[in-house]
Amino acid sequence: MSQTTIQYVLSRLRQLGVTDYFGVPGDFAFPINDAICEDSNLRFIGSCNELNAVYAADGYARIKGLAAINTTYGPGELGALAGMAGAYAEHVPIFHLTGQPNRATQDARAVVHHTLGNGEFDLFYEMTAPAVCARTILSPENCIAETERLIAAALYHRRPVYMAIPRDVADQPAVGTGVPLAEPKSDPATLESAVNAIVDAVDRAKTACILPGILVSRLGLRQEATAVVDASGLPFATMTMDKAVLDETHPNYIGMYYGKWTDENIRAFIEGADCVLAFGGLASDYNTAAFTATLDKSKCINVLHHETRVGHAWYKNVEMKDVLIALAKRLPKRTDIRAPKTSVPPEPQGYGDDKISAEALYPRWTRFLRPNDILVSESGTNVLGMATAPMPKGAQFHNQTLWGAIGWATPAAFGAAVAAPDRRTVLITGEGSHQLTAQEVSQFHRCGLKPIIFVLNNQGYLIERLLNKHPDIYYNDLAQWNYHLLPQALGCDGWYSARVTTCGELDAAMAKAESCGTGAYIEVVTDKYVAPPMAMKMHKSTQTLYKT
Ligand SMILES: Cc1ncc(C[n+]2csc(CCOP(=O)(O)OP(=O)(O)O)c2C)c(N)n1
Repeated sequence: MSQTTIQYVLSRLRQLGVTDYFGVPGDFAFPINDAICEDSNLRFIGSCNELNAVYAADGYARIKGLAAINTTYGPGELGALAGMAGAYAEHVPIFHLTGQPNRATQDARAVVHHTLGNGEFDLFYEMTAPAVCARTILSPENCIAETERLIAAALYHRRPVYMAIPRDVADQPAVGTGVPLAEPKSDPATLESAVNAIVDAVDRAKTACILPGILVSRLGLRQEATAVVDASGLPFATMTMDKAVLDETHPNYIGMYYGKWTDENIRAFIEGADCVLAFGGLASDYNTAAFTATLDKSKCINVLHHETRVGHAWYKNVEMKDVLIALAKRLPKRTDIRAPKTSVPPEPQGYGDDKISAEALYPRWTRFLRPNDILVSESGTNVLGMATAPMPKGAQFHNQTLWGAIGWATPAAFGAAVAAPDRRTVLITGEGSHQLTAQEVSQFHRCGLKPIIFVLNNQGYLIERLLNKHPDIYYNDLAQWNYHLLPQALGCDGWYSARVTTCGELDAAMAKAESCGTGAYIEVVTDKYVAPPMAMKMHKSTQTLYKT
């Protein structure tokens, strides 16, 4: 029997590993909602709202490589749009399937709900354009070709795509046949030239190092990149967006390279190297510690997804995967490069009734992490504390460094936990960020997941205070919630929940969270200006942060 258009789409995405659809149902989307639920291999995971759904998909895709959301027309799909833009910025491929009114309704320019009442039906399709790398409106006739085009685009760009499906189209048979589009291939001669140029540059360099970037993870190339480190013997460091992209317990890992905000020895070594071999590095403001990381372009190599730059020369049509595989075979092993090692993390300070200082909190969080943990760290002061925390073997670190939308982390942690239910998911969020999307905590319990959630309550938007010429100005204040009561109100029956204000209470709560066997939610209360050292450096860097 031939497949319906929606069945075709769902079956192709399933072949790529997408088994879960985050979303909110709606009448125009019912045929999509139904088709997901009728397929026993798939799950519709109801979210509290569409923004949370796309953030959950974002977290899921960071673990599984691809994700999908399902929304309804107009208000539903637009609720997800900001999150789609974030996924675009951060190279996270998400398939957005939205349901539209019937084609006859659209042709008649009827005034129906979820429209602006002006008979225009392609407005939301147009609004989505800059936030996706490809988009389409499906018909039974174009379904197969368009699905294949969108899959190919999502994989080529590692960015989101958008597919609108009119209500009457979803259940009609997909017309015709199709085959997946071929993956891009490196041009053999250009690949050879690029690899020769890299081998030559590393060979000639007195000192060299590797800066693996987040694209390595997005492309599923951790093994290939680690093989380059192993074969070449080169030391490697990472910037924040790229943290833990390769195992931080690897003997060649030297620590974070974060411009003038971290270890001066590491900065001096990397910036003084004759050759810096980056795999997809991005010189954004927060990835370069307010542009204080200054690398000489002529000494840099950047291996990107489909092209490579060696100094000032570009090599087009070479795939990162092919370059990494070739480098692992061709780079000679360097045993002569002496690189600094990042300093040992400090011991936790404070005990008993002591208030929770930064020196008490961040080293405790660092020690709390276990091998294979998934740590989701929200934008805010906490990420500047956790960026230098050494991650145990196999542990992952996720943050939305470029897009930096607060509220992302809570649903993203949920999505990550759905994608990897057997791993421990740890979420650290500021309370201001949490207020945007806190309802999604309920979904963990609904899906039987047991995260450990830390909500840092410092009475306001501390990171904003530190960037602001009027730190105490009232727009950086917040409504004060009883955060530790949220799990109960949100239906997380049986969870461990606590509010801690002293080091002793924090120690007890962390021990309980580890052992309780349920989800755990800990509100950590500090004074208003308790911030990790890097946040204080950021505070002093506003000149370079806003120079451009
Ligand atoms: C969607 C969105 N709105 C506004 C901002 C601006 N912003 C950046 S950080 C921040 C405050 C974060 O405060 P909180 O989560 O409490 O963490 P803290 O820095 O206090 O630890 C705000 C409002 C943003 N990044 N994203």
